[in-house]
Amino acid sequence: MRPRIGITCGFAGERDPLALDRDYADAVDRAGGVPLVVPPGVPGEALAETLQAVDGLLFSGGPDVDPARFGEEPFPGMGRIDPARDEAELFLARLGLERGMPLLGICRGAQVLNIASGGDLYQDLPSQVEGVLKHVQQPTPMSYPTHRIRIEPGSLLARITGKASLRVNSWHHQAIRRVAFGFAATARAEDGVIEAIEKTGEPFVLGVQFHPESMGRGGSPEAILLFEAFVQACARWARD
Ligand SMILES: [Mn+2]
Repeated sequence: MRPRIGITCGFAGERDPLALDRDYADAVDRAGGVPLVVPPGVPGEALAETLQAVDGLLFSGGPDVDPARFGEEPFPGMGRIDPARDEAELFLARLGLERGMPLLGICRGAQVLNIASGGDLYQDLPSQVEGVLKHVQQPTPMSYPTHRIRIEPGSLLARITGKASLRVNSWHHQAIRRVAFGFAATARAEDGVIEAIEKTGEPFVLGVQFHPESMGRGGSPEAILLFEAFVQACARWARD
């Protein structure tokens, strides 16, 4: 049996349809995992049982996290928030971290891992950081890399990709500011913006600010390796 990977999603639009870019499920499937979508808005007990039914969790990209979650009032540049999703994902992240499960956070998902562990965010990079690069890449295709990151030698991300530097896509106006205790920033853009965090001493707790699920669709070998490494970590966790 292939490892089962829970993928978080959000609500979008009237009547709250569940929303998840198909790239996430496709990337998990192609990497050898079974994608299972985890809806927000259900009680904590249901989420806790969901966690027992999966071998790893993928926190997908989405809207902004409510700044109240890290003790701030909203700044003018803050975007849409999804309170039910904040609640579900922070709950899942804390429980997953407590259990030592393999966790992969993508974009908002990396930010969720950081906030769940006590870190915080820039609510809006352009209005809070002087000299920041363009991190919202419209109108280029989502899979297309637009800026470079430098990867910390010896980090999980460096070992997976085999690279010290990589061009990535970029679809965020928020970013990790203070890295949570127990985590390390393991990749940065040329402007210093944090592009990856890892939990020290864990086999696989990784958050990336870019979108490997789309880069992989575009044929990026490093993005495909990242998903394969995650699914393999989930398979090992399921066995042990
Ligand atoms: Mn970026």
